[in-house]
Amino acid sequence: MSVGTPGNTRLEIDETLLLKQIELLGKVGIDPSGGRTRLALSEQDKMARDLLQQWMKELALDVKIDPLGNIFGILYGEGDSCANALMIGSHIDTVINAGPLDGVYGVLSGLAVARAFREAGMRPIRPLIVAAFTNEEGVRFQPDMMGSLFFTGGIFLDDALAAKGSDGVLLGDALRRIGYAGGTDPSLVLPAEYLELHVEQGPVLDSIKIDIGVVEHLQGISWKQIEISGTANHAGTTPVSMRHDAGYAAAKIIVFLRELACASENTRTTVGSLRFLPDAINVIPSKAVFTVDMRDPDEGRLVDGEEKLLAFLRELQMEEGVGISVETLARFKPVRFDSELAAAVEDAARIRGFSSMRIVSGAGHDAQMLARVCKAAMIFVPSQDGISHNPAEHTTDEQLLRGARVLLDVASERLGHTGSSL
Ligand code: HGY
Ligand code: MN
Ligand code: MN
Repeated sequence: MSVGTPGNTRLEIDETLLLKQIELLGKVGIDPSGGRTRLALSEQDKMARDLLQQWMKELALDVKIDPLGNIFGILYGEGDSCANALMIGSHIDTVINAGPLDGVYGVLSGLAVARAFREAGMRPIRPLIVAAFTNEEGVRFQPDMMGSLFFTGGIFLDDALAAKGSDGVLLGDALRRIGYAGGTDPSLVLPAEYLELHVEQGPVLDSIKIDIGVVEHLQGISWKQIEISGTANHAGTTPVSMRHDAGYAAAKIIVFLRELACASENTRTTVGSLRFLPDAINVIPSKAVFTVDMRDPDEGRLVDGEEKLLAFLRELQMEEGVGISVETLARFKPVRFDSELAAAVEDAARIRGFSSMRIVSGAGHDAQMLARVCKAAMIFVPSQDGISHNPAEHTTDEQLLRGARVLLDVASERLGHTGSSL
């Protein structure tokens, strides 16, 4: 599919190759169950990074890597700097047992836009930067969106490198081990505008059969780790009245969080990771360690949810005679995207004859970090049955290609081209 540009040259996404690359990169880290796992800075992540770099170099993009392993492929415009660049990015790390599209789709669609210029023999007026950010998922190292948070000045490099992974490995050691501690100063590749194409990961577009989501807002995120210290005791001899059961206290908190979400307008709560110690069938747990993911599009309601949780914990400590400590792992306020860029996405969809709607992102994305430093917007395509962070994550080829065409149209409009061959 192509889009007209002055001088009659048509820019086209190589749609067959885009789908092929999504399939190939989506297979890195795959396991027999059909899910793939590419935790940040793992060997699997390295394999995906190496493959992405190879594809960038095949397009003769200037590949740069910053000190946190963020990867940038640059197609220069009229000058040889990145001033006034348009960046198209996302991530290639995954959660555990993930689907094939989350992140990968956006990075490779950006690469497909760069390829469209190359194959048309055209140079953009403004530089185009294709980016893959480190540790978007935040499963191994917190906070999530860490690479783009560092890139936009939201976390010091030393603090990011010192992050201890769920496996006890320091992020800096993992980064060096896979050879992705780069030397590019992020300020040299900071863009003026940012676009991210992503599968919705939720049920909205699929349920009402809309082609394109114009993301105008992204909800706030609060990640905490809660540690409950109780008293290990015999499961058979200890009467309830004598128990200080960390496991039971954790269960009460999980139920409390579900009830808080049900009673709220939009707050979503999830306990995704939970460990008991000593983890024995006949021992009352002395310790429970678990995570709380709380989100809301409204900052006031998110703060209210956090305060309600802390008040509940204070009460529970007394009732159950346990100790409870809370560590904040990530905390990001809701983000509004650039209205002019969002309108450009909407226009591009309309011109293509695709249906579109304004939508709030339930998931976190690197775009929310880029929005701190430049004009940013996102484009969504449907997720079948709203499923994501699951091997069953699926979007049809035609839906994927519609998103890529809209991305091409918005990007090429903003990049312009000189008409001179490269
Ligand atoms: O958690 C999120 O929303 C994103 O997938 N990192
Ligand atoms: Mn993602
Ligand atoms: Mn994700």
